[in-house]
Amino acid sequence: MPRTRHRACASSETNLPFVSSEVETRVSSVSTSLDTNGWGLHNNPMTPPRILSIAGSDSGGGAGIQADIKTITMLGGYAMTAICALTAQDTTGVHAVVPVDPAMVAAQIDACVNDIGVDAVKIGMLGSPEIAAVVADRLEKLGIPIVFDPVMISTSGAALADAATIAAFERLMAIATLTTPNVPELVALGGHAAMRARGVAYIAKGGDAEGPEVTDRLVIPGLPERMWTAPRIITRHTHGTGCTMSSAIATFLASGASLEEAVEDAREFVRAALLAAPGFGAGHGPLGHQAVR
Ligand code: PXL
Repeated sequence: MPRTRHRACASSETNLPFVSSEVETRVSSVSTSLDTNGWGLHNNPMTPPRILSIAGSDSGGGAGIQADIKTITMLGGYAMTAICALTAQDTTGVHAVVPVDPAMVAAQIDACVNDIGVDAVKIGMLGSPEIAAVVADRLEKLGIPIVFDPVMISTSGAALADAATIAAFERLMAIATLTTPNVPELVALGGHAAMRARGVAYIAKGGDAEGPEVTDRLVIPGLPERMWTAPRIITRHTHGTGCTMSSAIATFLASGASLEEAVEDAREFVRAALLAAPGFGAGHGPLGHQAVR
């Protein structure tokens, strides 16, 4: 599929009164370099698509909100956040988790929606069933693409959702444009049969399965199934792949891509970021979002 390239606004198009001529020169050189960036968005927007990530914070910067901001930004989108939980973690594990007050999560969503506006949403770690419920309350009214990553366990093996929170995923799957389970999450959600019975679109990600190839299956009710298979990238630095995938899909959907196009381009972005992983930490290290251009 030929990519249309996103061209960043030069300062004369941004209408910012405080931009000095020195900054203007820099902005236009950034704009020129973005023009040669292969990760173009789909409808060549003059202003960046606005993506709201509703997710948990990863202090180590590899997953969660931090992975989402890096992904959305590298793809030319404008990232906003509603933080649902704080985690103290690094590449070796999750050392502490504090969920945010559900009213505060709702206030963050309202602030973004009511002022800046939101073109697509990515949902990640929620932190409690009460937070899942306020997120569903807010999003039911919005009518924009929603990508739901049903986060349950971190790459290092820590539980990021309890049974009550997983039960509360039901409402979010019902309103999501796409749900993105990995292998254990799909099992916990009842497998392919249960997902088909829900009548929702989902991508069954194969990164956690065994074997030399990785296959992702996109299931959209009423359409033929779509599969992508690629050689496995052998690396221990896979922390944040799910967050990166779901926020990339949300960014492409916000820029007008179809579900298939968004998944296809997001897979490529994740693979490029895996190949560029900097190798940080003693455990499962982060991806190299910053190097994907
Ligand atoms: O990759 C799932 C995930 C989501 N959100 C947060 C995480 C992780 C994995 O560690 O820390 C905050």
